[in-house]
Amino acid sequence: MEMTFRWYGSKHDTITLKQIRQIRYVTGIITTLYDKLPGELWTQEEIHAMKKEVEDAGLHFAGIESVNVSDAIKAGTADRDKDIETYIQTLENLGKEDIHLVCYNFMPVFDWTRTELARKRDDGSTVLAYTQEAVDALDPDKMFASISSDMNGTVMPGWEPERMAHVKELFELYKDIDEEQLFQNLVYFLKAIMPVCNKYDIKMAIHPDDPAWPVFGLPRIITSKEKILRLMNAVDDVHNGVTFCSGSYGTSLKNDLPDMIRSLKGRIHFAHVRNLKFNSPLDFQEAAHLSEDGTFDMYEIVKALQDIGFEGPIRPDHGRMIWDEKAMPGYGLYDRALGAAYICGLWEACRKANNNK
Ligand SMILES: [Mn+2]
Repeated sequence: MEMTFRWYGSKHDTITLKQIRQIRYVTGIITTLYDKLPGELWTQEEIHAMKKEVEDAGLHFAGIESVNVSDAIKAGTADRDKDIETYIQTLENLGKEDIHLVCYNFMPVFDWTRTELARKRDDGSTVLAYTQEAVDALDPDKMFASISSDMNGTVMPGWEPERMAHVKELFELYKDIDEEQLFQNLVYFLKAIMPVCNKYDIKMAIHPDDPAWPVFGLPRIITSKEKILRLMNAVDDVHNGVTFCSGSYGTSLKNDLPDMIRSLKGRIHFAHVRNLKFNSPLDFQEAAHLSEDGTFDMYEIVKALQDIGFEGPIRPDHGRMIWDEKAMPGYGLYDRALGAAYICGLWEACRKANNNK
C-alpha cells in the first residue's frame, strides 16, 4: 500500500505540500482540479500542471479524488451522452498524463451529509457528526445554508455554492428516479467509459454513499456488500472498482467491514480508513483513528486489506480538529497526520505477524 493524503490545492487548502512531505508516513497525494464543476472538461495542460506541482514538492501523484459526475449523467437526462463524452475526454487526458486512479461517487444532489461540522468532544476537539433526527427536521435548503456557514471559510467538494444555489431544481431532476433507475444510469455510465479506462489502465473507484441510507427522499445505491457486489458483477471489469471508505460503509452498523473488504478482493483500488463513534444507530460522530476511540476495529480493517493483497493508496480520512487548528472541517493537518502514523503502524504489525506465521 501507499500512504497518501488528500490535498485541496495551493489555492484552497490551509495545508502546504511541504507540511505533508514532512509527515514522513505519507508519500502520495490525492487531489483534484478543485475549480472544475461536474461536466467540465479537464485539459491535459491543467492536469499536467497539477501533477507537476505535487512532484516538484517531492511527493508522488497517487490519484484523483474526484472527477465528479454530472447530475445529467446521474439522473439520465437527455444531456447525459454529451457529458459522458466530456468525461471520457477528461479520462483520456488523465491517461496521457500517466494517472491511473479516479475516485468518484454517484450520490444525487448532495455529496456526503453531516448535520454538524464541529461537534465538541470531551477532549475539547471538534468532529463532524450526523443525527437522523436533525436531517428529518430540516429542509434541504436550510441544510445547505447551515453547512456552508460552518465551513471555516472553505468550500467543500460536492457542496459548491454554484450547485447548491439550484438545490430545488436538482431535487426536481431526481423526482422520478428510484434506486433501480439510478443503478441503471450508473451501469450505463460505466459501460460507456470502460474502453478508455482499459486503454489507459485507469481504475475507477466508486466512493460509497454517506450515510448509507436515503436522505431527503433521494435514492442511495452504494451502501452495502450486496449492492456493491451487484455493481461489480454488472460491469465485470477490473477497472470498475471501489474506494473502500470505512467511515461511509460503516455508517450502517449492518455492514461487516472486514467481510466486505474480503468480498471485494481485486476490486478495491483505493481505501479511506477512519473510525466512527456511535451514540445510537442513527446518531454518530467521527472519531480519532484509534480503534478504542470509536466503534470499529481498525486492526481488523487494515488486516483485511492486507489479506486480500491490497496494493493501492490508503489515506487517513476525516480527522478531529485539534490543537486549535483552523482548516476545512475534517481535513486538518494534525489529526490526519496522527491517523496516517497509526495506520502505518497497524500495517507494519500485520505484515510482520503474517511473515512470522
Ligand atoms: Mn471517504
